[in-house]
Amino acid sequence: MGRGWVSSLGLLPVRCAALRNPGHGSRKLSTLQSNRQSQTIREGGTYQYIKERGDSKMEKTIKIKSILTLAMAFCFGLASLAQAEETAKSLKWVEHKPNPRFAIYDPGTPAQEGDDLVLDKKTGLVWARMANIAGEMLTWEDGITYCKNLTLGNLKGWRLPTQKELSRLVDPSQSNPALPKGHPFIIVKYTYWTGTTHEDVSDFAYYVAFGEGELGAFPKIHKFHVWPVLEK
Ligand SMILES: [Ca+2]
Repeated sequence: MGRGWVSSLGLLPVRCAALRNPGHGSRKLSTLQSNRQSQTIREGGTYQYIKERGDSKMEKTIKIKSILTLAMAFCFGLASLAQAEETAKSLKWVEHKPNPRFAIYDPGTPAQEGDDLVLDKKTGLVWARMANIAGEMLTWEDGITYCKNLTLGNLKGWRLPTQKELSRLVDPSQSNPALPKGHPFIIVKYTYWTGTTHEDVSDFAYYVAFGEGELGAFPKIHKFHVWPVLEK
């Protein structure tokens, strides 16, 4: 994206020619649109040629464009770095008082709970607070795709939980749902896919039913709910 964007401004060819190959940049420079520059190239011109001709205005223009290109590339780099550092670890987690095993991240919308994240401090896993985030039941494959495409709390990297991970959310002493007392989740449904394929039957995957917290396996073409997770 960055390269295309820079190229669209007609800046990259100049930079390439001027920085990589100051004496032999005619092929790169030939992509420039300016008639004047094309004329320079046809005459055997390069950045060096322009310099020799003493065309100080052209030389200055190329230098300014090169500096601008480098500055923009630098800003792009910083922006990408900042984005990459935005992970679940850097979020501001607030303890969930009814059960301090959990902490909540609210992306600036305190009136809505549906876009919040929940950190389970016991497992280090981050869950969607809205346990019906997809709004419908999905096949196993569609569930994987849904999680992969999801951006929640400004985070990407969501996936279906493994059988072990989803089972660790279960509190067998509870029922309907079989979740720890005082949990912060909302709209908890009954059956949820895990990302774990059955060991012996590859078109079956494990699910967890949160009525009583039992584990089972079912054909992947069946539709269950999905509960996206990622690691802190
Ligand atoms: Ca919110």
